[in-house]
Amino acid sequence: MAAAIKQEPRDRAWSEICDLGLQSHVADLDAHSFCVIPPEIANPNGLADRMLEALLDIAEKRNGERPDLETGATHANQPNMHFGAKNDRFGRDELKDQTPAVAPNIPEASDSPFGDRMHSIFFEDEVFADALMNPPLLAIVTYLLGYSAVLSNMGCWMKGPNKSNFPLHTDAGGMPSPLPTMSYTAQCTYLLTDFDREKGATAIVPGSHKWCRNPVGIERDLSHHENAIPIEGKAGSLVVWPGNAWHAAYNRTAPGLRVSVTVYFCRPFMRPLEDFIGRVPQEMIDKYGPRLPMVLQQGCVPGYASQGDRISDTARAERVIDAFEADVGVGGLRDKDDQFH
Ligand SMILES: O=C(O)CCC(=O)C(=O)O
Ligand SMILES: [Fe+2]
Repeated sequence: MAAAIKQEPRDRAWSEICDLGLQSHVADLDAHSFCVIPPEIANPNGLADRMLEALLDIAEKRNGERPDLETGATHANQPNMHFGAKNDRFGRDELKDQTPAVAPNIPEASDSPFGDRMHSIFFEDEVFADALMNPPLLAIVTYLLGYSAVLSNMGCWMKGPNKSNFPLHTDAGGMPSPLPTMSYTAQCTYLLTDFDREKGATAIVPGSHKWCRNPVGIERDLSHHENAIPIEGKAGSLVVWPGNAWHAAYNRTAPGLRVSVTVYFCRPFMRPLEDFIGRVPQEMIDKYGPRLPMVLQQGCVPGYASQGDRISDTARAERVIDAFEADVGVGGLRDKDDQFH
């Protein structure tokens, strides 16, 4: 009797794309460096509104003040600061004298192009697990990075009216140019408020993911880049670009807040920004199934500090990968010939 033939992972990934009606979005991604998946597909069960509500609560808890969605006054014209400098508006209650959630400064910016960057949100509300496991998001990430893709980090950008653009860059994970031709990282952005030029949309340079290099010098200046365009979409849309794409953000001239959640993925041998290993509750795995621990890094072996860690981490990773492979009927996520290193 012939042995059962396992489905190739790429065939399965493509069936998922087709089942979800994402073919034209994949074509956009390949041709134009990004795609905008509309709310009808990307926003099941009011996902975006639930995330927005959770983030307003988190911001209020961390900052001691509820963000003003309508006017944006709570977030307008923030000072441009170095990582580690204390912004007395963000993270002031939770973090006291520690580093608040600001991002590194841009020397030429007159104010912060980042707003309030809220990190480590995943375990604050279960809506973020729903966002992570949302089928169209995982299907596109799998198309770009394979079934072994892991979450590098999930965070929120909450910005008010400001003057400075955020410069062009790639999300290639700090890799120096030349960048690999295939994707090693993927950035997925849930729009929780509408995005357009006046509302401070993300900017992208269509076709730039094929250039396989990071922008340098004046190339990083959005106001001088004639090919950059705003990514427009309604709240509830999901925007995806591969790590190589040149992107930035326009300043916001309209009143109000611009809120997004970025879900950033990398290949499993890269060092993720956020550490989930050993932090995923069993009830969450039981609820979402065996892809969740894969995506949350439990199939990875981190740097070890002892004989015991080396053995137990590898055993955990193999268990997680085996359970996932058995569940979805794909194989080859770990090179079985490379188990002796
Ligand atoms: O603020 C933005 O829209 C840009 C965000 C960004 O660079 C990213 O999510 O990687
Ligand atoms: Fe980026």
